[in-house]
Amino acid sequence: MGLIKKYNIKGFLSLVVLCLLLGSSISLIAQTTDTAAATKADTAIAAPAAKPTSAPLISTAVDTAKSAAATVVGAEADHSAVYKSAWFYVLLFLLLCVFIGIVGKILKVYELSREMQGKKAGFDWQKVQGVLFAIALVLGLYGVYWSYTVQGAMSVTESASVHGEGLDFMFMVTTIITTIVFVLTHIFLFGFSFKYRGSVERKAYFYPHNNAVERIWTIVPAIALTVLVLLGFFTWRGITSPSEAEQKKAVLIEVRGEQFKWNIRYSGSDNQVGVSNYKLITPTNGLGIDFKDRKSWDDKLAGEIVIPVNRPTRVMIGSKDVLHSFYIPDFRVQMNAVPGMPTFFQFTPKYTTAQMREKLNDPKFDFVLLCAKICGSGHYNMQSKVTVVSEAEYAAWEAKLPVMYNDDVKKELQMAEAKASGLNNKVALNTNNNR
Ligand SMILES: [Cu+2]
Repeated sequence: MGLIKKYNIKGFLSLVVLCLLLGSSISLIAQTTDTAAATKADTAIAAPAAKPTSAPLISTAVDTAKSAAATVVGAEADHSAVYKSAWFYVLLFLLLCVFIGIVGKILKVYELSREMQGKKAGFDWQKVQGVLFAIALVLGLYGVYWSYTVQGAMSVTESASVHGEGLDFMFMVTTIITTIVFVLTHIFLFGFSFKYRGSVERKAYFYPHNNAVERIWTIVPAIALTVLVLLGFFTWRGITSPSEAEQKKAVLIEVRGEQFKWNIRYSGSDNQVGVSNYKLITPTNGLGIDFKDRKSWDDKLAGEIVIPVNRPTRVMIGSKDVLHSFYIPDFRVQMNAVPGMPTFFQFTPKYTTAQMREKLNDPKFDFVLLCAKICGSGHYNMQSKVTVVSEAEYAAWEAKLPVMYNDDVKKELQMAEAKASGLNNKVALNTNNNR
């Protein structure tokens, strides 16, 4: 009995039982989820005609094909649902805790038995922890190297716009500075923890303060941050504040976000978009364009963005409902689309889509406009193709776009005006009669 108490064997046994229980419950959950996934897959196959009732947002052809393929695979053996359940990970975590607890208990039993036999303690825990610090340092630094070379290579392609070079330069400078600081501080942090690990033969040296060190680690980061902030300020100002002359040179287009698509309006021959007002929005005039404004008479609605190469494009960005964000990663362009407040971004594409395809050796490559603000359930699908072409190709394409102020719109406006004037006349008559 004394032995059981001393080595806490009861506690150990209860841990083992708990572990077994957890293990069996995990496999039980895995099985149930499997069956659920299989049933779902079966139903999906049985009723392939079950399509979403709402109208498709943007080209759903690709999506449907994908999900059909997934269902066929799922019918055979789809275990993926199990790994998506939060319970799976909670139980996995608990299991890990129990495992660590068991290992700890075993080690404790080992140590106590050595102590009983009058031998020296089996483990030098200070040393073990020191060595773990060293291992963590080596593994961590390898992780940094791996993520920079493997993932870094995947994340950034060359900027396809002129101003993007400045942003990329800033990004590189910041990455280099922060990487140096990160690596050095971690070498010191983990290296010192290893080298000066606790030992009975050594006494810690009390070193509470040093003004010189304080000065160094205040002044050096202050200078580095000042350089980074000023560099950012001037680069951003250079990008967002083009001169009047440069603004006039640019092709002006308006892009207005809406849940969940982008509306694109070209400014026509006057290179000015007409005013619009949300109060004028009707089923036929979705952007609320004020056609009394002459500037809107030559405006054209387009289904995609086509822009000329080596000439600035000025985008007037707006939103019809909630916050969206105009984002073309290849051009390093991003600007919020705010309801009721137009924002602008001017950029110059360096390569045409065809040149970019050749450069990347990818015949299917396209520049794509995305939304970078989580704006609702269809946010992920809020994208629009952007094609960069030569100046001549652009002119030919733009000339073919239909003008928004067409006969139908004119007729609708005339009718609305006639109705309004009729009402006015009636009001005038009534007031005259009442006199
Ligand atoms: Cu959006």
